Amino acid sequence: MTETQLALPDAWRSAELPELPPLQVPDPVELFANTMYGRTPEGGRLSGAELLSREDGVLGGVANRLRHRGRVAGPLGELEFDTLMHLPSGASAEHPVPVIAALSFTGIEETIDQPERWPYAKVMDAGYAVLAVDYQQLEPDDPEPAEPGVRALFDDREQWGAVGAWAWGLSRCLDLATGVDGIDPAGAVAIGHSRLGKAALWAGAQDERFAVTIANESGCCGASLFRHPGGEDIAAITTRFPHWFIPSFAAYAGAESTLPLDQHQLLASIAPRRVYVASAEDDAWADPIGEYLAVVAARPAFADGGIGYHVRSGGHDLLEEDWLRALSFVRG
Ligand code: GTR
Repeated sequence: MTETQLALPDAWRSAELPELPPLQVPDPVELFANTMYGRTPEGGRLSGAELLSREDGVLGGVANRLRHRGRVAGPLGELEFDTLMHLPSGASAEHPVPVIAALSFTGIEETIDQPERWPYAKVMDAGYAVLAVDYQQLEPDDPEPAEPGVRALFDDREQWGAVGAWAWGLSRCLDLATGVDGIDPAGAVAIGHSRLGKAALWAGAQDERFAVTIANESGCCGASLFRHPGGEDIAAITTRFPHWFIPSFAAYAGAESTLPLDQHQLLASIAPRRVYVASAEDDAWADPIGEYLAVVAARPAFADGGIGYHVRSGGHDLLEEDWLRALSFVRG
């Protein structure tokens, strides 16, 4: 990460690292599970995937579009979800391409008409397939969900929060994608924006098949440091979104300095695999400086080119510019 790649806002140059817990801990996944995201239950799996439709030569001929219905199973039952895959038209069993597994805030069909947020054609040009899933089909974003999500497939619903369920679902999407002809299981990427960036990081920390994790503007409980004040804090996030984490995490509201962890350790836990963090200058609620400082603090855990970062002007969104800058890091 050179200074020119960073292109930091001038006002950030004097930002200083707060005092942080040590970068390396014996079992970071255990620490983050026990403190915040909860424990991912054993015994769940992708139990089926059916191809619903396939259109070849879409997006001006650069991609094929595949729709699948996936099924996940746990001890208490099964749940269906839909995926939309764009596969570069040249991809085949002989010439497979890596896949980017992406959590979407909207229904998957709506992503097709949002090229500024889902620049599929340009991602195909870069040689990647993209598999999108509507995050609320995996687990509703609601403290009292009307419909069951993946957490209802397991005995103890409170042992993990919704962020954990979305992360688990992203791994099951990777299971589904790697069963598709033309997908190379190596080089898989997890991507998410904001709350879904938190989920992408937690998926990347737990699932070693993700060669790269991209967390866009993931903020509090994502890439941003708890110990750098600014933007959302634990009181705000656990009041508005109590279902995202395990109930005991709320005890740290107003007591950030007593947390046994901080988010530079989550980034470092992904090493030696790679991670990319992106911020937006006006995205104050996500504390972009706190995201940048987490990258600075995590850097010693990575080899050269193992961690990347950008900050762009503007507000909270995952835009074409973010995809393309992250992809140029992914491609090295
Ligand atoms: C906000 C929340 C953030 C962030 C964001 C989003 O309301 O406070 O933590 O996740 O939502 O997902 O857009």
